[in-house]
Amino acid sequence: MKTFNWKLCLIADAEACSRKNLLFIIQEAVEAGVTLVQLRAKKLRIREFLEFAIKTSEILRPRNIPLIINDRIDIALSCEADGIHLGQEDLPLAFARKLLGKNRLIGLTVNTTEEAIKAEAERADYLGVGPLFFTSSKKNLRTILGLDGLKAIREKVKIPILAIGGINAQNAGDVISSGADGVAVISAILGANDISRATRELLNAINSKP
Ligand code: TZP
Ligand code: MG
Repeated sequence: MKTFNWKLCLIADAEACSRKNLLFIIQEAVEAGVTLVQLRAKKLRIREFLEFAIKTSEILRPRNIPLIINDRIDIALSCEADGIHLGQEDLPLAFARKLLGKNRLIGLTVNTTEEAIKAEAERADYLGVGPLFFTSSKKNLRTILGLDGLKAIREKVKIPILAIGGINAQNAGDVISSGADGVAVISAILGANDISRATRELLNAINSKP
């Protein structure tokens, strides 16, 4: 398995802005130091999602930044992404693994220690742990975990943790100190006026913790 830099994952949500802008934003964020990109497009038709994924992979591949696709294994395979991110209601891990093989990452969102332990036992490659804090970027939020919830999950699993939900440059350092290997953000980057600066501020906060 390749080694990954988990520090800062940009979740490029196609609903957050126009796709043309999003490609520019992805490029700017990657140049400023984002270490992973996940594409999330809950409402796009498959052809539009695939086209967006291929364009994104053309930005990321020469820079060696992994591309992770949210939900859609067919898109991940078609654009030769590095991995897939699944939620508790998506295709179960064992089935996803059958389709993707061992060389692609499978990440799973968890909200409880039980889900985290089960995901690790079923050989998820990493966990998305959240929501850490309140966020308006996702509807139907599950229990807000806070730093204590993150710490409790960290004690139970060894695989990498990407914390998600309401994370910004002000709280990212505490999130890392509480056991996350990295953070995944939508609004802290996509909602910023200066993408490059917002990315660098997040990275500074993350890197300020050992
Ligand atoms: N899953 C849990 S919270 C969340 C997702 C996809 C949204 C994160 O967005 P933001 O804007 O970084 O809080
Ligand atoms: Mg999902």
